[in-house]
Amino acid sequence: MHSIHARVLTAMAVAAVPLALPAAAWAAPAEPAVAWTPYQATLNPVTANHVTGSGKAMIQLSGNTAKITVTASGLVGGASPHAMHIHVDGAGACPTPSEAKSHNGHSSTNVADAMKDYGMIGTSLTTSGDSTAKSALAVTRFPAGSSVNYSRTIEVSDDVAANLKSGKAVLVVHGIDYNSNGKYDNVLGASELDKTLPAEATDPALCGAFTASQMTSMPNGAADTGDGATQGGSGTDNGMIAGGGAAVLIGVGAGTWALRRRSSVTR
Ligand SMILES: [Cu+2]
Repeated sequence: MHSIHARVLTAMAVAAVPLALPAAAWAAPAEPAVAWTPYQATLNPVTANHVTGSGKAMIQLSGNTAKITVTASGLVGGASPHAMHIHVDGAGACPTPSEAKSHNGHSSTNVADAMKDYGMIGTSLTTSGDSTAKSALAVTRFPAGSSVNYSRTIEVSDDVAANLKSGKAVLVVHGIDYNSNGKYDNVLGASELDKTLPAEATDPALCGAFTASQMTSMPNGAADTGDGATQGGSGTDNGMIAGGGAAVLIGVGAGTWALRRRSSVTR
């Protein structure tokens, strides 16, 4: 009785072996899957700056690799460039209307006024080349016009990645039209960031804090990025950063703004 039972068990165990092998092979893929964590931000207008536009931003983060999309509308149109950044190390918040101050006699919010809310620039959402804070005002490499449809994969710093995870990362789109004349002018005086620029060109327009995304239908980005070996930077971006000496920092006045924009068309 005992021996029969034991023999049956042994037979079952033996039979189970060939079944277990394919199961184990199935459970262990050749390459580990890359985990992408989604974050999203609803971009609301900085109403103190007479902005009525809106937008949204999505980031999928794996290590330091960030797949970023930004869509926005209702911004200053024409050739007006809109600097866009991921701000970090602040309170993870956007400025409120009550924080507005007088600039050239007009109640508004400039970048310095809002610094305690959204912090410093961590990543510049440029369209090409360097994407660090060094390109904060590289006006020829930001989207221009009334709407933004931006998509780029960027290597972010450890600090930016940590701020995304801790809820302190804030997306800010700059460039406003306080007096509704369709262009950047000096109605609010000069920019506190660069005296040769009008404040309208650098004041915050849209703002939104990133939160862990609730979306369940995020596309799985693992398939098109390969394994973890790419973490540290795609070859393309590294190449561009190597050539980052061409980064155009604004030292240009309002008068030469249009000129710079025109020349950028040939890029
Ligand atoms: Cu900014």
